[in-house]
Amino acid sequence: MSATPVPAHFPEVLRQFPLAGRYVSAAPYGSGHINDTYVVHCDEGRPAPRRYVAQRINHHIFRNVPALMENVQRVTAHLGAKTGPNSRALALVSAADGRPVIQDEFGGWWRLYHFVEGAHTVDRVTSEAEAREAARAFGDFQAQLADLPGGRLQETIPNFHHTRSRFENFRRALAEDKVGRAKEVQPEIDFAFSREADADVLLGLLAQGQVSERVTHNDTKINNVMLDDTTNRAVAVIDLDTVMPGLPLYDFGEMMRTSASSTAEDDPKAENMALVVPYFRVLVEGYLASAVGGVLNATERAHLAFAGKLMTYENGLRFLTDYLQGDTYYKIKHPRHNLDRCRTQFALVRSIEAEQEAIKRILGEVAGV
Ligand code: ADP
Ligand code: GN1
Ligand code: MG
Repeated sequence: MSATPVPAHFPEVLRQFPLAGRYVSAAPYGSGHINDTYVVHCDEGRPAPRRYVAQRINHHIFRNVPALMENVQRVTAHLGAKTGPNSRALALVSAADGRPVIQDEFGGWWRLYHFVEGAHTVDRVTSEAEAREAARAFGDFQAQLADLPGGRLQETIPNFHHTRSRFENFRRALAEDKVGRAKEVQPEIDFAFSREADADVLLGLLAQGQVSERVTHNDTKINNVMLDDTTNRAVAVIDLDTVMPGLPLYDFGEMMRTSASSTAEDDPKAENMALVVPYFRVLVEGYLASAVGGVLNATERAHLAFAGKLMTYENGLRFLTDYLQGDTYYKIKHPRHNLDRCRTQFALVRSIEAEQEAIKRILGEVAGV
């Protein structure tokens, strides 16, 4: 799947939402791998246009969109109530009939968000301050959801971070070898098998009750936090489609994977990829200083770096699986895109392993474990 232009029926979709002003234009937006995201400009007679973010939700991946939107509605309402009317927290625009999502004539599901103005996302961290801010924002986000009312959130993608399931999906894709690519990727296949045992570590701790489930974001990529254009302070955590029960370690791990890495996830030169140790330190400091810091037990603190390695391995497995299956899950820009992504992830796993000494020292100094 590749990036999608604004569809011809887009004005029809927008007609179902109460916009402030006249619809002027829309354009593809952001670099997400899953949904189709568009920025919408409206003219309300002011010099600056009013903007929205419209998203067509990928319903091949999110199979129960109404359930997903119920989660998003609950989470945004809860965060909105906590952060107050002047915050820039992510906020939905309900359709004219009051629903949080509408369906177009082709079966596509659409939602609309207020545009978070005066803020931006980055695909890579380029300063310690940015890393610290992301860690604080994702930690606080999780703490704010600890008292979410209304019972357990729905699992929008079952077994999302169940690394053992991810491994079995990979094994099946390899056995099927649908598009005949297995022969090109033997080193990656060997690497995937060589680290198989890691898949069970956190699941084992969970089964033994040593770590516990909470409401987590589960996709704490650095480009899912919006930073203020002037101060670089985090103003909103976005991409709430996978907010559901999970482990805080998954959130820290995803953050480490995307924020303490030396190059882009899809750098075609995997040798450019390594752990940026100073950013890792700052992430641990920032996460522990956030509101969630006090909640993590010693086992969780001791597994922070392991979680980063595990999430990196898991993403590598997922990219490899998608490559073997013929690129049906993630958006790609060229035929080897998923393979490039897989290679950077496995390179990062190796680098995290090679930095064990530095990691141990940092966890001792900063996390007391
Ligand atoms: P995906 O699931 O495809 O990653 P996201 O919800 O993360 O989709 O959106 C993709 C990108 O669009 C984000 O990285 C961000 O840059 C931008 N974006 C999303 N929502 C907003 C918003 N409400 N205001 C401003 N920009 C947004
Ligand atoms: C996807 O939606 P986006 O681009 O933020 C994926 C994450 C992966 C990530 C890899 C729902 O995130 O799980 O870690 O790509 N989201 C989903 O870059 O599968
Ligand atoms: Mg995103």
